[in-house]
Amino acid sequence: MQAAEVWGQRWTANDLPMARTYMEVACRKQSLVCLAADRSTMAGLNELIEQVGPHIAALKTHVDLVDDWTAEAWRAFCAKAQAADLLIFEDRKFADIGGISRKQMAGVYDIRSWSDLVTAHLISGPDIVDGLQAGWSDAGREGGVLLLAQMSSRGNLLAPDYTAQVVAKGKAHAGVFGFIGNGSRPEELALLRAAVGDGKLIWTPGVNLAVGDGEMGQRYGDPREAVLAGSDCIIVGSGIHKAAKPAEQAQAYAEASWQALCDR
Ligand code: S5P
Repeated sequence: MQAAEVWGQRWTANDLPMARTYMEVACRKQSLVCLAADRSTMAGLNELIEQVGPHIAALKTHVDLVDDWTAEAWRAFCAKAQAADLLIFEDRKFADIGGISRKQMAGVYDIRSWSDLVTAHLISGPDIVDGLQAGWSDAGREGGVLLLAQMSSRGNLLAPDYTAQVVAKGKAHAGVFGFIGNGSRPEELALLRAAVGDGKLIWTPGVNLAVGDGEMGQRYGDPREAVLAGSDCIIVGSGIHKAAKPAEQAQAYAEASWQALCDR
């Protein structure tokens, strides 16, 4: 099926190249799943891509939690992700002033050279998006920023008026790919979608086929409900990487998310 047909208004209204790329990958894979690859060894990470690569559209990393990280092993891992037709999303949650964020895109991990997407908080003001975009252009590459508009963890401080300001500033910025919304609360997500409109994507963590409370204040909602409420990508971590059979679980999340998109 053509991406324009499946995504409808979201396709028409989103002209950021990276957003279109994501929508096309999701169609090829028939999956709106971004795997949160929260494993702490390179072997564990490589094994995950081999097992679930065909069922997911994007791979979310926390590069700084890998115990045996080396630049060479990471390069090979990213090449494997690209060969599996995955967008690479470093969930770094940048929050500093623009100039420092630009420098943090370089450094030991050199995030700018391998990431297609990164997360950022807008707490320091909108220049952070320019800083991150400058980071990618320093490396001759393009990428998109996902701004945290809501969070899934209990007691977080992203109150509705803060969310509204993040959305207003983010919607107006060409370097913003979309927003992180809370997948565990479909009603909050529907409000976020109404505020965002069709012009930016919303990706949602806090999603699990087993709805309820997770570890250390994490909360989970149902993947289908999240997509019906306006999520364009479900971010799933432990639901897949801690499962006895990760490939089977990844396929179940892919089917639930794709069916929900088609129904939407
Ligand atoms: O509000 C948030 C934002 C993010 S990006 N809540 C989250 O849980 N995340 C990330 O999503 C978190 O860093 C983790 O990598 C993933 C959720 O993993 P899970 O194991 O709870 O599914």
